[in-house]
Amino acid sequence: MFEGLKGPGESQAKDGSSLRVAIVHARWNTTLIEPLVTGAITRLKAAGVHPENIIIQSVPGSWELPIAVQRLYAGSQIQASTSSAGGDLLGSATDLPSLVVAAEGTGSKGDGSLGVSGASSKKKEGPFDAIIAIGVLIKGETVHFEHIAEVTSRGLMRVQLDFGVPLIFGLLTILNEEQGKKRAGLTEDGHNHGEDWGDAAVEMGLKRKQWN
Ligand code: DLZ
Repeated sequence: MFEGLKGPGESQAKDGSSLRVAIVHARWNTTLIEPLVTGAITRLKAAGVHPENIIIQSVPGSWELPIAVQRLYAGSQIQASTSSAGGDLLGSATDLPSLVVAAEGTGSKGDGSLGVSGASSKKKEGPFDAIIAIGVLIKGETVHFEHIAEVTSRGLMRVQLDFGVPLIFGLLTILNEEQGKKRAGLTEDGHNHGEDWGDAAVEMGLKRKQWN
């Protein structure tokens, strides 16, 4: 049901059970990042994406998002073309510490779990069908914010087009923390944008399969 002027309309995220999705998030502004990442994971799971196929990575700040996404794309491409050594190569692409939640389990923090270990018949090897990049940039007193927002956005679009894999833009560029709380669903009148990003990843991952 379409509920308002803004927003993506009715979710097209129907059946994500065949998908493998990565979430790369910055650690700056963690109190906002955490609910956004959780919101994305919740919607991925609701669409049927298997927890084993949700891979979580973290980087220090939003500036680092493009290189992390680029290496994840590259790593999964290498893995896809190297059937026997896949685990090692994926391992090297997931060395970064995970901050918030493992996609699997109770959401324990800082346990280093990236949702890539453990044998499961549902675990899908090979490239990602979509990647969600999540960061929160809050405007400060200098023009630092504008620089990071501009180049990070451009960098993310560039890697998306270079690799032809949907990259969901989860970079909030906000003027103050209140705006962030609203968009992370932490206020009564707010809405968790991470949920929309999870839906978008499923829709775009499925569409990419059709387009191939
Ligand atoms: C340095 C910085 C500042 C001031 N603000 C933010 C922010 O609001 N959100 C964010 O994600 N990252 C911020 N950073 C960190 C940079 O993105 C980057 O991690 C560092 O400059 C190191 O390259």
